Amino acid sequence: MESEEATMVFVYGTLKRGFPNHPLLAGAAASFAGNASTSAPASLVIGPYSVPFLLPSPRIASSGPGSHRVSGELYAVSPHALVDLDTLEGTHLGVYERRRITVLVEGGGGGREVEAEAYLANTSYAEALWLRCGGEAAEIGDYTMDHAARYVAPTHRASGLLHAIHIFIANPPTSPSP
Ligand code: PCA
Repeated sequence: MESEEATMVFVYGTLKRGFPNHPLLAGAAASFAGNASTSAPASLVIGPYSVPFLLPSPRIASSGPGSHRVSGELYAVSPHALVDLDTLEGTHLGVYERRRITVLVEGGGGGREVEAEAYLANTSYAEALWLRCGGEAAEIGDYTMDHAARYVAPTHRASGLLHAIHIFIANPPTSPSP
């Protein structure tokens, strides 16, 4: 990999080590650069198909920052592998947006700040998704194996993720009958 062409990518969900989409990062085209977390509190919620969404910040102009510093991993990704990641995350379809984010990489004496990129919920639906999930109360700091156990891979989905997001948003959670 030509390191000067690599893009630093912060992953917080299914691309982490041991998670379902990690094989895309496991080849020679990406190299692990450390465990990391968002340098500022951010908002991470779980949407349809148990897919995680880190929200752009601020998710709603009038609200506060997120609740947790979200944990993940940092990778140096080759241009070729970045194309594959963009395809998985549907950046061309408006599913995720690959955006700049500052992360703190663990290691030697408290860590260092790195400018990276991450796949964030597209602003077209981010706020509505966050509200539908339950807002601040639904925010988590870590996408865990329990979340991943309920993850439905793209090949097993009844519909595309963007469509599923819109259906999810349009259908409020059913409240218990009185
Ligand atoms: N894959 C990307 C974004 C959300 C997801 O599941 C990641 O792991 O960072």
